[in-house]
Formats: sequence, structure tokens, C-alpha cells
Amino acid sequence: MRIACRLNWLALSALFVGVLGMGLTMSGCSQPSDKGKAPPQTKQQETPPQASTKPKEPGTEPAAKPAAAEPKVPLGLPPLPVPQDNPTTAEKVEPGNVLITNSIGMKMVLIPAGEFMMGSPEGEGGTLERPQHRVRITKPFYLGVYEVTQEQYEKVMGANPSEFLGPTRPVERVTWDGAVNFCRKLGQQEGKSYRLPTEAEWEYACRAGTTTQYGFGDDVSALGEYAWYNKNAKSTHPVGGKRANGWGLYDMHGNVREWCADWHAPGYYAVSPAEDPIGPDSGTTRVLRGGAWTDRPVVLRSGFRDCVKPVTRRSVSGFRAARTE
Ligand SMILES: [Ca+2]
Repeated sequence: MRIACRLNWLALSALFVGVLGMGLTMSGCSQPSDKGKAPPQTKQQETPPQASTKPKEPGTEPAAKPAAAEPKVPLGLPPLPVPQDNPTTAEKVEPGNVLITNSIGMKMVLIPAGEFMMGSPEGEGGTLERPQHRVRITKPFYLGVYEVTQEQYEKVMGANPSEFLGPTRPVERVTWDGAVNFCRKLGQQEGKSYRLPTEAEWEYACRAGTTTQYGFGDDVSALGEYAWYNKNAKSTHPVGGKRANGWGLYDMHGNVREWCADWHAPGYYAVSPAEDPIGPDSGTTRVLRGGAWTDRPVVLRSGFRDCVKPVTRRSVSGFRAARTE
């Protein structure tokens, strides 16, 4: 009898902990988000952030910021090699040094295969980001150097759903299906395999070899050098206006959150395969990463996971295209 009571008590405790855990994880995914609603000045035309600079074609000025100080090199990574628009150098690939430009002017960098610790350690982030686990990306892939711009989206889809208009601003108010359709259609046009990055590929590329909260380290005061977020933005900004991460990718933190291919499930990290995880088989929400112009610094962290229904349109939601090599 005593044993039976004790077992019942244990079962109830486990149930309580499970429910509590679920509550914590679920709350982690509904972010401050829908401040993504447009401020009063909706449908504004292009207004470059710096009056002195004309909107520039993404990628025409790969050296992001004024040639100020020596670029920071995250955690001992070698300095960024000079990008070469030449995919034939792929056999010598180092992160960030093989760059291609596709048929719509989209620049993509070859991300080599490799391993990283996905998720956040104890003391950082919430339960959604744990357990931190080792993930291996077994195949190289191309990833957009920039978020997909409105000009690029319009070239492929013939429409522009964005709130904050401007050819070199990221496309936003795009649904997950819209992003997937863009990739499929572009792939058909080029005979290539465009797609959204998986959540694992996205975080791998965002971390760029770092294990810190951001791709440039832990110093939140440096965030403004790399990202448009709630302290320095009142709308989206033209892509590539801040500094790149160690692998040559711009706006991985901030500007718009980026749709990933995966369904979202709070407990997925506990059961994720170690190689090329693609997320759960089904779900109701899709993953978004990187935080947006409306977000607090915590939301911009490399390990932060957001999710919303795939039909959701928000002026904080855009994407970056990937391409199987
Ligand atoms: Ca972004």
C-alpha cells in the first residue's frame, strides 16, 4: 500500500513537472513579436538610414562599414578571406571564401560541412534552446549572404508583400509558403535546388564557429555594429548595412527574422538526430530565427528560437535562401 501511494505520488509529480516544463517552453516561442505591426508611417518609401548614402545594390560593397578599425575576429577565427566570385575554388573552401552570384543578383556563400554545438548552455536562454547538443552538417551548402530583398522577391514572384518598401530592403510580410514558393520557383528557373535553410544549418551559419550568445561574442553593447534591432531601428533597413559575421553573412542578427524549413516542436532538441537534423515530421508552427528590427537583444541571440504559424504575415518576417551545392 505504501509503495502504491509512493508510486502515485511520483507519477503526479512527474505530470506536474511535465506540465510546468511545457508551459515554460511554450511561452518561450511566443515572442514580443507582433510589435512587428507597422508603426504609423506605413508603406513608406525608401529612406536610407544614412542620408549621405544612396541605397546600394546588395553586395556591391562587401566591406560592410567604413574602413574603421580592424574587423573583429570572433574567437580566433582567421580573418575573412577576400570573397571570390568563383565556385570552382570550392575544393579549397574555407568559410566565407567561395561566393557566387545567381541569376537574380543574389550573392551566396558556400558554407562547408562541419560540426557545432546547437542550442544554448545552462544560464542562457530558455528551455526551448536545450539541451545543447552536438550537430554535424554533413554536406556543404550555399546560403544567401543577405536576406532576400524585395527586388529579388519581385523578380521571381511578380509581387511584393512588404510593409516597408525599398528594393534593397528585405522582403517581409512573407508567409512560410511564400518563402518556400520563391525558392521553388527560382530553382525551376535556374535548374538548381533552392530551399530554406534548416534550423540547424541556420544556427551553424549564424554562429560561424563561435559558441557565444552572438556571432561576434557576448558583448551586447556591440550589437548595434552588427544588427538592426529595437534600439536603433523603427523599420527594416536595406540589407548589408551592418557588419558581417565571421563567415561573411549579414543581418543574421536582426532586421527581419528568417523562416527556416523546419516544423517547430519544443522538445525537439532532446530527440534530434546528430546529423543533418530537419526538425519534426509535423507541427503547427514553423521556425524563425535571428530576431528583427522590433526585438530586444535577447531575441537576436544565435540560439534563440521563434515560431509562428506558417500562414502568418508580419513586417518582422522574411527569409534567406539556401541552395544545395
Ligand atoms: Ca535577419
